[in-house]
Amino acid sequence: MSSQSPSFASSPLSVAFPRNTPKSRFTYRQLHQLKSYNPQTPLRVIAHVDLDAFYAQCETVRLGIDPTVPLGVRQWQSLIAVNYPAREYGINRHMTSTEALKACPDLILQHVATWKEGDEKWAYHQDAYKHIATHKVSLDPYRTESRKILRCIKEALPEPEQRVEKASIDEVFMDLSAQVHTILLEGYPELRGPSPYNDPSEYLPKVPTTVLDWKADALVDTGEEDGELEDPDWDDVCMAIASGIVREVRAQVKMQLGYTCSGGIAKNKMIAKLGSGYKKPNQQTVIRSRAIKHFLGDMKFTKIRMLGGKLGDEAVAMFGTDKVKELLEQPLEQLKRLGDDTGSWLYSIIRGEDNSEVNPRTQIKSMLSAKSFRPAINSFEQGVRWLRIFVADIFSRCVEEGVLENKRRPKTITLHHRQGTQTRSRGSPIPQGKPLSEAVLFELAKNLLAHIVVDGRAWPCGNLSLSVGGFEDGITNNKGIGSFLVRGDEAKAILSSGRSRVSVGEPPAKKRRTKGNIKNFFGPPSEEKNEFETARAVLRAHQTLTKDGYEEDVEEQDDAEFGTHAAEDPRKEEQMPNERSKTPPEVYTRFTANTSQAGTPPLAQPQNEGIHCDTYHTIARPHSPKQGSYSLRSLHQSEIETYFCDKCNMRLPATGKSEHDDYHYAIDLSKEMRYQERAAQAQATTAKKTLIASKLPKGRGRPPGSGGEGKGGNGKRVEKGQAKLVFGRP
Ligand code: DCP
Ligand code: CA
Repeated sequence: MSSQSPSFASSPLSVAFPRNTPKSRFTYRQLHQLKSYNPQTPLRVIAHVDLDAFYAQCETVRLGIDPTVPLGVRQWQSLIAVNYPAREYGINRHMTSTEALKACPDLILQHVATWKEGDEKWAYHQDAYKHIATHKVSLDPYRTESRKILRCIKEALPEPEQRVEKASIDEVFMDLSAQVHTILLEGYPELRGPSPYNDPSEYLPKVPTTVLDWKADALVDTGEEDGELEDPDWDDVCMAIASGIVREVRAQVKMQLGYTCSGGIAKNKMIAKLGSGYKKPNQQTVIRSRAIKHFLGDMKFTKIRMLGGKLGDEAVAMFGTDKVKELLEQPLEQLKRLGDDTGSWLYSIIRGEDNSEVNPRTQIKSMLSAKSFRPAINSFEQGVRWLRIFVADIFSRCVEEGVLENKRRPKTITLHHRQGTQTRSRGSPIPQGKPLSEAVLFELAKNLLAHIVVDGRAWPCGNLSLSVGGFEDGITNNKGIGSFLVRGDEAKAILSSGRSRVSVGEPPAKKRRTKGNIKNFFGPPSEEKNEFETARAVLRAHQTLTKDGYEEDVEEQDDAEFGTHAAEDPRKEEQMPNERSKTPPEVYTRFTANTSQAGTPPLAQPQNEGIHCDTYHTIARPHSPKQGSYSLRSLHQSEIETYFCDKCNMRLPATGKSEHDDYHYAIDLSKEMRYQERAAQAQATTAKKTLIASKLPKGRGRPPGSGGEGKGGNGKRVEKGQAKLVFGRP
């Protein structure tokens, strides 16, 4: 795409720039901060693009169905996506397929693709809904489309000026600031500077037009008191340019791939996201900065990202309202009754302030494949059959991530097993010295299950999930960074004794004794003995098969990654170093009680990138505004049996209990996996620094990457991009 936006080319902005006009509210510095994506500039422009009825569109496009025909995507008996023509019949995602067909007998119902037990690849099975016990949902077709869309969006933006964040399977954020800056300066060379008197705090000249061309955009009103009648300023011009870019991006997605999407354009992520959902389908909404107050004022704050769940409910209960307008009347001190950080965050967010950056890192950090069993499964063999599917599922996604070319590969594998409310996890490193194959993953997974079985009380099992994590970029030799982590006495002991460092495959004697005890006291009843022995045999065979691989980077295990402390709460992270040392490396079992979801916004939120689960529709976007509306909608179903979820602190339909439990379960897992990522990253960083430091001659000072570079003699950091600016000379 050319850097000239279509709206700009045809807009009245191309009028010659008059001299001696009154000043803008914005400064040269703020204008030029756009170039470096500085979140502080009030001219910042962020867009959010969200695919309309995504899974439903994937099916209409795949099947070549006329998009005006009503279509719903089903998962077992429930609908998980409904296209807009079907929504006109009152059909929504929370209906059963029977209810939906009653509302629209001509509705096309397409079941999601599934892995059939024993098959080596997912497929579309029209009768899959009858086979919940033997099929597992595959979201691969939607992931594939999602990737194509992301690629198309990126291609529609000039490469050096694109900053795109994949926010979920069907949404992206774009920071358009740099591109808008370029277009603006092309159109108005006078803005290039230098600023008068070389002073970047000088105000820009006024915009030489009174009318902007917003084309077909939905433009949120500002309300008279906020200057609807005032002439546009440069922030409005930036929005108009960004809007032209988004229109072009959406047109490309439609033209090349056939999908419609909706967009929101605003000065930050939070408002842009609310904007894309404001008018759907196939529209885009611009929320100028001066319209934010008006836009948010009439809104329920429970619609805002991260206020859709428990925190929003708490605020409603505490302040007796769900309206932004009324919450705005509360002073900061009152909001801090929710906690200092939360209160401050809430105070800013309801005023439309959000400085969070668009994070272009779109690489998957972990992958998870899961299945809830109804009825529960009861044997090792059954479990192994599902592991085959999980591994095939995960491995195919690993291939897409480039494992075969050794571009990226995971370092750890974890099996989570749920029985009742208790979750047990077993993890092991993935041998780094050999090519990764489906067989290797399967062997590891089977071994982990065998461990759980040998530990006893494995059945009945209500949910199994397998995850791989710790993805690293192409490791080119057998020694991962983790290899440097065995040091000092431990290293000497290993070298001198020649003992195996296998931990999962070969638990140390103490551990084995414990297992013997467990077997004696709680062990499987006699009819399960065969299975128990099978599991033991698997373990023994596994030790022989994978010993070398485990020895490769077993050091990774002496770490919180597989410690006994699940990181349900990211705040616990700081306690980990002490706790780590107490965790013997051989203890890989983790018991996780399902914990409450505080989800306080000031803390890092779990990201579900790459998470794949049968119950995806309950975990897809735990913090999206839509979650809030889901909860409220559920409450209206008062005639049906309900139960109280003490994590959400609300009543929910009993029919959805197990899926809702899965939602909490998945969130816990997601947090845990995220924590594991961070622990692994911290470990890798420490290892790198240790390695670099050990190679530096003594007294040479800080190694590169330690934070010392990029600073001038006076210790002030040179701001990214500033070197190119002509102003700033004292
Ligand atoms: N999804 C799901 N379960 C949910 C929410 C979403 O399975 N509770 C899946 C199906 C959706 C896709 O994720 O198609 C994207 O979710 P959205 O919330 O963006 O919903 P849609 O794209 O279907 O509709 P909209 O046009 O409202 O964005
Ligand atoms: Ca969507």
